[in-house]
Amino acid sequence: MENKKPNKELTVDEKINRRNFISFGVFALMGAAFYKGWQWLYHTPKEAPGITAGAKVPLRRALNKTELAFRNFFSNNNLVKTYPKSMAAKNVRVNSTIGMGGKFVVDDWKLKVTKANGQTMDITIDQIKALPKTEIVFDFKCVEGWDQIQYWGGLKLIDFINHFNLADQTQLGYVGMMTPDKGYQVGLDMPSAIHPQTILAYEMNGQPLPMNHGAPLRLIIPVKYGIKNLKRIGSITFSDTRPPDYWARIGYDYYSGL
Ligand SMILES: Nc1nc2c(c(=O)[nH]1)N[C@H]1C(S)=C(S)[C@@H](COP(=O)(O)O)O[C@H]1N2
Ligand SMILES: [Mo]
Repeated sequence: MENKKPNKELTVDEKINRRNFISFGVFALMGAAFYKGWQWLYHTPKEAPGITAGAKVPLRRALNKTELAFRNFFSNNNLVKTYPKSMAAKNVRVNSTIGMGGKFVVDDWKLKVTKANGQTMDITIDQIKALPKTEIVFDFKCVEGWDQIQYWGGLKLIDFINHFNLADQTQLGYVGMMTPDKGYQVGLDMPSAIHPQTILAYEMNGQPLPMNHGAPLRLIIPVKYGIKNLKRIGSITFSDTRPPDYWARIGYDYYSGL
């Protein structure tokens, strides 16, 4: 009588071989699926370049979804942490000065406001300084990796909007700001723009705003990273489409919230 092993009983070697076969099969399938997915993404169209840098359409869609989730999470009622004036830096760091070159005459400066319907108005620094001042001491954060507790004073953007009869413009999606030479621009979602800590600053450490920090008027928007805190504001616009944004155009996050 031959002592034949039953069919199902595999030797140890056979078991290992079978397992290897299955693992490599699964691995190969995953690889193929991954390659297919990558190929698909690679062949999807790029978003129209302009406001944001040309990312693949599906990727931008995902980025925008993430942005929306963060916007809902950080509701407008959240205030950025503030500090006593004694903690504010005496030597305030100067970062980049894009859009701040050229022959700028601070005494000739006027702020140009453009409503969504195209109507414009010019506002002087004295008109702005005549309104109630708001001060804030907070931790200013730059995407380049530094932060500093700083003390700023100026007019709340929402107070500015209400005073100059622009309240209807807050129904729109965005506020845009540019330097007078248009060399630096920021786009702001409306909830961040009208946030109670967002100010048009004309003072730093209780003194008139120095030129290299954006005299005569700069944006201080504590719910955003430094890149959105435009120095030397020349114009403010209201729109439902995203206004141009210097850093978003070359690939930085458009929202740039903290
Ligand atoms: N016009 C203009 N505004 C600007 C910038 C710039 O280069 N030009 N740099 C931004 C960046 S990246 C930062 S961190 C802050 C720095 O402001 P500060 O120079 O007053 O510290 O300004 C922002 N506003
Ligand atoms: Mo920055």
